[in-house]
Amino acid sequence: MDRRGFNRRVLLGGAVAATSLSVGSEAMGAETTAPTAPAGGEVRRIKLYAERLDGGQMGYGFEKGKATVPGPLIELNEGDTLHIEFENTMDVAASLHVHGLDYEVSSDGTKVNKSDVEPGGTRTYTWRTHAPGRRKDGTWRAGSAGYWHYHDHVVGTEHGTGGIRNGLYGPVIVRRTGDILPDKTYTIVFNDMLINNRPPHSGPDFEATVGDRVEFVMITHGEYYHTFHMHGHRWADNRTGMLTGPDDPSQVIDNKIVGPADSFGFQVIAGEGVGAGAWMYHCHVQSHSDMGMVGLFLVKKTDGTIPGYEPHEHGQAG
Ligand SMILES: [Cu+2]
Repeated sequence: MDRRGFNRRVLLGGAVAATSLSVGSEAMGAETTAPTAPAGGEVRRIKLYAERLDGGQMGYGFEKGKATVPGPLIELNEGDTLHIEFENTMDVAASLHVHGLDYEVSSDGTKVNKSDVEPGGTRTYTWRTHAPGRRKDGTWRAGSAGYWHYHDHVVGTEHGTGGIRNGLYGPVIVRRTGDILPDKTYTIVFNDMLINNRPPHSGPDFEATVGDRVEFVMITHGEYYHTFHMHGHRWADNRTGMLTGPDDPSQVIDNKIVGPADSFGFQVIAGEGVGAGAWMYHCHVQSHSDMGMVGLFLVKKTDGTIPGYEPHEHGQAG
C-alpha cells in the first residue's frame, strides 16, 4: 500500500516535470521542489481554551494548562471547515473572533451577537473557507487564502480591548492549493509597545539555519501604528510574500507600515545571499525601537554557530 502510494507520487512528479519542459521557460516561476499545500475541503475539529496566565496575562491554547501568547497557529487550506470547541476557563466572559474567514453571526464572538462564552462555559465556533472563483454576475470573488488572525472580542470592553491587551490573540493561515509550505512558521505581534506581550528589549528571538524556508506571520494590535522592519531579508508585498515569477509586479520590501488588526505574512530563505547572523527585526518608528520593540532572527550556520553573536542576557529563543 505504502509502496504503491510512493510509486504513484514518483510518477506524478515525472509527469509534472515533463509538462514544465514542454511549455519552456515561462513555467520557471511555478517550479519548486518545496512541498506545497494540498487541496482543501476537509472538515476538522479542534479544542481551544482561554486561560489566565501569570502576570495578569491571558492566552489561548489547544490543551488545558498550555495557553501561550500569541495563541497557537491555526492553519487551513481553502475549502476547509473548522469547528472549534472553545472552553473559557477564566473568571470573566471571553470569546473567539476571527478575521478574513467565513462565519455566521453565531460564530462572530461578540456580545452584540451573543456569541461570547461565560466563565466556565463552552461554545463551538465554526469557520469556513473558500477558493476564489467567478460569481454568476461575472465578477471575481477572492478566496480565503491569506495571513489572518483571531482574538477575543469581549474582555474588558465590548471590543475585547482588555483581552487583546492581555494576550488573547493568535495567527491564522489559510493556504491555497499549491502554495509553498515553509520549514517553520513564527508569529510576531506588535501589541501596543510590546512584541508578543514580552517585556521591552527581550525579543522574542527566532531561530533558523541558513537555507531554511522560514515563514513569518506579522500581526498588529493595540493603540499605535508601527513600521515592521527586518534586517538582511526582504519579501514581496502580496498575498504570500513571495514573487510568483519574473513578471510579478509586486513591490519587494523590507519595511511595512502596520496598524491595529493588520496582518500579513511572508517567507524568506534564512540568510540567503547574506549568510548566518543575528539579524534584527524591529519597529522602525525610532522612539519605538529605542523603547525596546526589537528582537532577533538568529540564523545559524549548519554547524550551529552564529558569527559575531553573543547571546545577551535577556535573549531567548521564541
Ligand atoms: Cu512602533
